[in-house]
Amino acid sequence: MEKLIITAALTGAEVTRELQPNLAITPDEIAQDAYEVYKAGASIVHIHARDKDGNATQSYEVYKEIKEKIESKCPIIFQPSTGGAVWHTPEERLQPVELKPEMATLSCGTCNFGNDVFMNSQEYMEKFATRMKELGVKPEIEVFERGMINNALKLVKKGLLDSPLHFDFVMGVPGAITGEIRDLLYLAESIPKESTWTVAGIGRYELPLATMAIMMGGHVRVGFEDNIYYKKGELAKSNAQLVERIVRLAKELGREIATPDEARKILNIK
Ligand code: KMH
Ligand code: ZN
Repeated sequence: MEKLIITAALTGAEVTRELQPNLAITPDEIAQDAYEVYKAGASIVHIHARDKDGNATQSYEVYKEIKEKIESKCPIIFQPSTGGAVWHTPEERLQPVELKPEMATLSCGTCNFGNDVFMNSQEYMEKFATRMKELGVKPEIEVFERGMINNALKLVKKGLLDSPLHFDFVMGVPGAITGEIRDLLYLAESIPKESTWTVAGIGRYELPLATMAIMMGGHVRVGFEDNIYYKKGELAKSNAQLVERIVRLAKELGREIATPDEARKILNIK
């Protein structure tokens, strides 16, 4: 099996400091958090920026500041979100791609998202994919439902995405696919053979899905965006604590951990 790529999703757009007191908010805090997860074994950081009041923002300037601060500390792969929050416009969401990051997320379909709707129309999926291709940004295909795999393959047919694709199965969002193991098997069997994939299990699904991914040859995403607990009733102390647990599990299960440069090779990032 390939070495294991661990992505740390540090903040997300929805988590607040009231829910998780150790949440990073300012660019300095986010960069420090990125450095801590890098030291713990993560090779990618998935970033959502926050404004001064702690609200999610897709501001080009704030992402730029975060990117520069992270790059000054460590060689971890910077992967901004183009999903943003459900209330961001597509134009706002696309802004961090203009920084030409090595990677960025590309959500490939619309789904319910708790009490909200996460909108990704065909028109905007195509616009996002086109801009990423123009700027040489590797998309991570966010899959919240099975049909989103087909949407991604349609973008390949249209020449807007290049194979091999890299998928992130986001599982357990209320309103979308569950975090049950059978659904992970279903998704993993439904993508083209040459693809790579990672899994982001939401809440209590994070640990069992991560364990399955380690054993199946997939990759793993953890972090406060997906899960704020270490175990039932106990908040995690840090994103690094969640990464450290995956490193320990992987070692027990015979999977080595990829450095950022090894992750670049596995993901065909130039
Ligand atoms: N915050 C969600 C509505 C992504 O980062 O690309 C969307 C999301 C996906 O988090
Ligand atoms: Zn995200």
